[in-house]
Formats: sequence, C-alpha cells, structure tokens
Amino acid sequence: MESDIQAIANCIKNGKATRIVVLTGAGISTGAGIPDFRSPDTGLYDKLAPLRLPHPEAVFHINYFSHTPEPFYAIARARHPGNLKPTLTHAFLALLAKKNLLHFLFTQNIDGLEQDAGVPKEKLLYTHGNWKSQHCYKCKSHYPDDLMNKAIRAGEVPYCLENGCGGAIKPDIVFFGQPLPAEFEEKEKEVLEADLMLVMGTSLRVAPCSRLPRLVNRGVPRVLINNERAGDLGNRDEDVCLLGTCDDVVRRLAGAVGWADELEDLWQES
Ligand code: CNA
Repeated sequence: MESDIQAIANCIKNGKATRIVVLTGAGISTGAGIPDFRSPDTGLYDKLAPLRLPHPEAVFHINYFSHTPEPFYAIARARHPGNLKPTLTHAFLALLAKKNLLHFLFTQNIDGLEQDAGVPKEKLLYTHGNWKSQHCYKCKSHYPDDLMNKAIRAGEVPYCLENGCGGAIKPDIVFFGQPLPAEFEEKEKEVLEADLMLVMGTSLRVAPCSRLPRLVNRGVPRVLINNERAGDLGNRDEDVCLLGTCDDVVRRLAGAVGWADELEDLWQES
C-alpha cells in the first residue's frame, strides 16, 4: 500500500491533481463516535431488531416515518451529531480546501462535521441534507433547536406546536423515498472536471451518489479509502484502493505529501 500512497501523494505534490473531487460517507465519521449503517456488529442496521421494523431501511423511509415516527426517535439520540469533534479525515478535507485543491465535496453524511472542520460551504453539498435544523413534516413550520434537542435526549417524538397542527417534526435530512437537493444534478458536473477523485468511508450502496465515481473521466485516478471494497472502484487500471480506516490512511497520505504537521495542527484547531 505504501507505494500506492506515495503515487497519489506525488500527483498532489507535482501539481497533477489540482481539482480533487471527494465523495464521503458514514465511514469518515465513525471515528467521531457516529456508527455507520452497514458495518457488521457496529453499524445501525445490526441493532434494530428490538424495533420490529418491516426492514432496516424503514427507520429512515419517509413513507414509514409519515405514520410511525417513533422508531426514528428511538434511535435518534445515538445518531445525533451533538457536539462531536471532526475526525482527522474531516481536517484533511479542510486542508485540501485551504490548499485550493478541493474542487468539490459531496458528502452523504448529515452530521455537518465537514463544515465544523473548516470546509467552506460553497465547496460542499450535503447530498442527504443536514441534521442542523428541522421542520414539521405536515405544515413545514420551523421547529426550535432547543425543543428538538430535548426530544432527542428523551427519545420522544416532537410534535408541531403551530395552531394545533400536531404533525411530527422531521430533521432536514433526506429520508429514503425523498428527492435529493435540487443542486445535486447541477453539481454532478463537477465530477467531470476532476483530475483526482477520492471516495472515502462509503459502501456505495445508496443511489444516486453511488454513481458519482462512474462519472469520472477515464484516465483520471479514482482512489478508494475505506475498510472494504466498494462499487466498481478497482476495476479501472488507474484506480487505487487504499483499504484501512480513513484516519490511518489519510494520516499516511498527508505524511507522504509533507503535510503531517499542518494536518495535525488543523485538526487540533477544529
Ligand atoms: P454505509 O453503507 O454504512 O457504509 C459505510 C462504509 O464505511 C462501509 O463500507 C464501512 O466498511 C466503511 N467504514 C466504516 N468505518 C470506517 C472507517 N473508520 N474507515 C474506513 N472505512 C470505514 O454508509 P454510506 O455512507 O455508504 O451510506 C450512505 C448513507 C449512510 C447516507 O444516507 C448517510 O446519511 C447515512 N449515514 C450517515 C451518517 C453520518 O452522517 N455520520 C452516519 C450513518 C449513516
């Protein structure tokens, strides 16, 4: 793996990679204490049996939530980003932006840790929304953060207080069955401009983000940094699979570029 890491580091050092497009998933935040969905034993889907759902995804499916929001709030406390600290990987993304090398970041995560680490908002699309605000599912009124936090801590469904509406409150995250943000299609074009793509901490099992790596032009390196293989990464000659935990691989990559101290400093500041 060291020679692969060095090869990618060289692309960055010698100016071959200046428009880096990144796709991230839950695996970049497990180190911050937020479990992913699909890792065996530690992932959320392995812990849902007591909720007696028709299938694990139901807890995040809009049709199910619309009549049975209780299971979502039963697990919400463990999912809520709260005051978590960004990981070293989030800091690495912020460092890419600081070096003007981050062309665009698509995150499937809803924890907002990319921005907390310092990635500028204009370089980032929360493809599945962001758990930093919430609205009534029925009348769409905004719901206050303090009441939402209280409900999450208690594991109870918060209900809308507007004029006797009483609808369930839903965080502004994209549930299965809901459309992605309108900007997604337009931002997809950024992938065509990539001269390097990093795919980090994702099983690539959720469409349409799963198709983004396939849009990368032939000849452009696609780098998978993940605990396991994902999607079609590894099928092209120019692909590089760096299997391991994101923080470990990123620390080694940053070291090979010559950014070790700068990365640690940026991480400590976040
Ligand atoms: P997933 O399907 O659970 O896959 C996670 C992937 O990351 C798996 O391949 C794991 O092997 C891998 N992984 C886990 N930990 C690490 C680690 N430390 N280092 C390297 N690899 C690791 O999650 P996806 O993101 O692919 O699926 C998309 C879903 C997950 C989106 O809808 C997200 O909103 C949703 N999600 C988000 C969060 C969050 O915001 N932090 C947490 C859990 C799920």
